[in-house]
Amino acid sequence: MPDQRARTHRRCRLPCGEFDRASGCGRRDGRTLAARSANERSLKLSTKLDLVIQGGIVVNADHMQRADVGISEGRVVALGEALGDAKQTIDAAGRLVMPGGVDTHCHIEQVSGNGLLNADTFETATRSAAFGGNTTVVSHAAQHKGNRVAAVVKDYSALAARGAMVDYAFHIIVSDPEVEALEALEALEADIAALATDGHRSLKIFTTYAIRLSDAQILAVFALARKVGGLVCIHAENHDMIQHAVRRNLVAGNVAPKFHAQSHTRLAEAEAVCRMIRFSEFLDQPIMLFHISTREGVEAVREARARGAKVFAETCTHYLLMTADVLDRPGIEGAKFVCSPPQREVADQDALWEGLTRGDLQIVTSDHAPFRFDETGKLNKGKAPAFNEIPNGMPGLEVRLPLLFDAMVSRGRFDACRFVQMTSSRPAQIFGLRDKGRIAVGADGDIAIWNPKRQVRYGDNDLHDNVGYNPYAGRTVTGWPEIVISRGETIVADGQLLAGPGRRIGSSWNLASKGV
Ligand code: DUC
Ligand code: ZN
Ligand code: ZN
Repeated sequence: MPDQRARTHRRCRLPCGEFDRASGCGRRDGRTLAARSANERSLKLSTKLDLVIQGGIVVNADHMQRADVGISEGRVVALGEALGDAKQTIDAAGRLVMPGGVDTHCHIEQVSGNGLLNADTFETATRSAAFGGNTTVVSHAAQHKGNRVAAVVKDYSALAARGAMVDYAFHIIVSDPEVEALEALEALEADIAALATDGHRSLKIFTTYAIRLSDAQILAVFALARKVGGLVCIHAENHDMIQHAVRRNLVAGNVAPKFHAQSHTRLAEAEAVCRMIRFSEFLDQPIMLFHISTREGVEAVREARARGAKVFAETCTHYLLMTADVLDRPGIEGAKFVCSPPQREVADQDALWEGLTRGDLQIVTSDHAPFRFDETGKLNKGKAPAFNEIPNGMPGLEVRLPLLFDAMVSRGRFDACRFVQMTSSRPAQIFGLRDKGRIAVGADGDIAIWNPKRQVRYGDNDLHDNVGYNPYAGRTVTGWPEIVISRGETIVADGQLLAGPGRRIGSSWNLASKGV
């Protein structure tokens, strides 16, 4: 059964969050490592630490070191050897001590473009995220026609504050900018400016779905974001190219899930990605292109960045690890894998891996968009829906890090530092989450302790979300987050959840209030 709370909020409007100036993306801590360790030594506390994680290998994006980690009052306060007494000690010998994952693209307790509420509440989604080694999620606060974004963010903030077990922030989906109605645009500007002051600096727009914006509206949102120093995230696919192909398939009687991939043609992604990049260059507005899935998409981003365009881009776990043949499973089973953009081909996967290696793509997120495989979700239009009647999205928060650790580190593509960089540090940097994504004195005590050798085989329904299926059932991963610590408190250990909902207050790490 779907979570009861999800029903209660069927009409809910948006989430909350906090971010930082896009122009600061990629900013590095200027202190040298030597200076940093001197500083760390001097910060050793005379009072008893709350927690010491002993004997592990501490992995940050730029280096690994054997060190103990001391945490007090939710923050890392010491890093080194012989840190002294602590109220609690965790033995991490043989383990990798890594920053908690930062998943900057997920959809939680959100009404999707077609009006359907997704399956997870903040409680179930962040529980699942925690089991997967994450300590921060960035979800969406979705404006629908007629809503003011200020109210939307307030509503989603309340949902998150009540349910979330890890830290969170929001992308504000702008779907009703009303560029022709000056008054409405002024109201939006006022709201966005106030939200930015309060630390909410990530906007999200769509070029497809019912919530898509016109080119004129997109330019208006870019201009507005520029005024407040925001970043604009984009779902970039050409709506009319998709609809043209959808109609052609339906007329031909091609209704099976595999025709979803054929309708969301790769050229639809390439067209919208290139157009959004040019808009970004036109207005000098930084953008983050979500879920790049094709070779053409990666190439467009590479060329843009080489020209100096302020373009960031991500891909998602499923584009790296699945191809379009998952949609062609027997019966309606393929519906479980319907997402947009769709899974592509092996050659695209190769291009995505190369894009990550070269830095064209900076991060890998889950795009967690959960729908149950029943009448509340994937099958809400009946037991045999046409491909265009199936809600888009899959669960991904819990599986992202183990799957990527396996694919990146265990299989030898990258070292553990690069894994941390792409799944935690860079997402935190790009979205201005200053105290996340690193294990360093002063950072939040958000840590996942990994057993790099532990093997786990995914089962049919073994995740801690509210979805009821695991798209990766049958796959074995090597490397597992055994203990997860959020601001110094252990929230998952030995497969047990130790946190309760509502423990986290997102606004307490409002970046604007810290003067960032
Ligand atoms: N596509 C989206 O645009 N959002 C959520 C999930 C998906 O598949
Ligand atoms: Zn999207
Ligand atoms: Zn998404």
